[in-house]
Amino acid sequence: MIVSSAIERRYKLSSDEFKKDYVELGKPVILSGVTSNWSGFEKWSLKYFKNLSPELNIYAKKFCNNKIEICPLTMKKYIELIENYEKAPENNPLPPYCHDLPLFSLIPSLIENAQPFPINYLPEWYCYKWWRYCQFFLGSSNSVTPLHFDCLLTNNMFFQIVGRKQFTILLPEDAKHCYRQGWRWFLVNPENPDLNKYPDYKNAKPIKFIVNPGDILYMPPGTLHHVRSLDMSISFNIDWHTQKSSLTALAAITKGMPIQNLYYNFLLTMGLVLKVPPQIIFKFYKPYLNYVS
Ligand SMILES: O=C(O)CCC(=O)C(=O)O
Ligand SMILES: [Fe+2]
Repeated sequence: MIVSSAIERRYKLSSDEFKKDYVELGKPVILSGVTSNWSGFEKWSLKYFKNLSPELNIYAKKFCNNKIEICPLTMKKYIELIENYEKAPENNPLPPYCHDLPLFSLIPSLIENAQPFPINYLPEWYCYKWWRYCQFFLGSSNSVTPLHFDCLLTNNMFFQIVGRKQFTILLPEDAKHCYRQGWRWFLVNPENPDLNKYPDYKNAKPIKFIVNPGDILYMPPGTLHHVRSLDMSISFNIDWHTQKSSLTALAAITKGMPIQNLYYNFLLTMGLVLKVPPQIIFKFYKPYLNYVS
């Protein structure tokens, strides 16, 4: 198995080039120079979120033995766990990981810190209240998201704001070498693959790189990813379909996609292909933002 760091990096890429050279070809890329004017880079920190909304009820996740345990907490309690861990990692347990939090909807004042948002990279349908589709990731250093792909087979634009993250990604055709479990999770740990247990992983071609503050990582539908936070970190993503990816995702019902995912993809297809306005679709789509799978 050869681990490469072969991901392209493009500075101030136009939306036309992005669509032609990456989205249409299903090719990952790191975009930079696009979010330089965001005030979030100066303002946002875990402490800032704690002061802004201490009593906000949130959920953090523990990924253990291929199970996800949900821990309800307040923002204040959660950030304190992280602060204590960062002061003395050896004396504190690794805090759970706050994963998939729709923070723009919970604290709308944050939206203005992510302007101008590069909405031109996405289909126009997402323009109306784009921030409703974003999910945040807040966590301590050493937080890990195990290997998976995004469950609706959407495109993913991943915005790194604070701290660095180490990504290991694999293209969809490598899924067959990674020992899939259920619909979207994989048993191999790309950081320390057990080739005795998972010998076929030697045929996979993992790509490993660091995503820095200011970077946007684009991952095409079905890209496998394993993520380790190298620092205390704030990121968010937006999962989105094109007409084409929404139709491909519907067809994945024959490949084991759960029926609930099919329902969310059906809604997005109604929007993107049949042009049903987001004002109508979103109220049905909203539960997806709290869907753990
Ligand atoms: O940042 C992470 O830990 C996970 C990110 C992820 O899985 C995603 O954006 O889909
Ligand atoms: Fe993901």
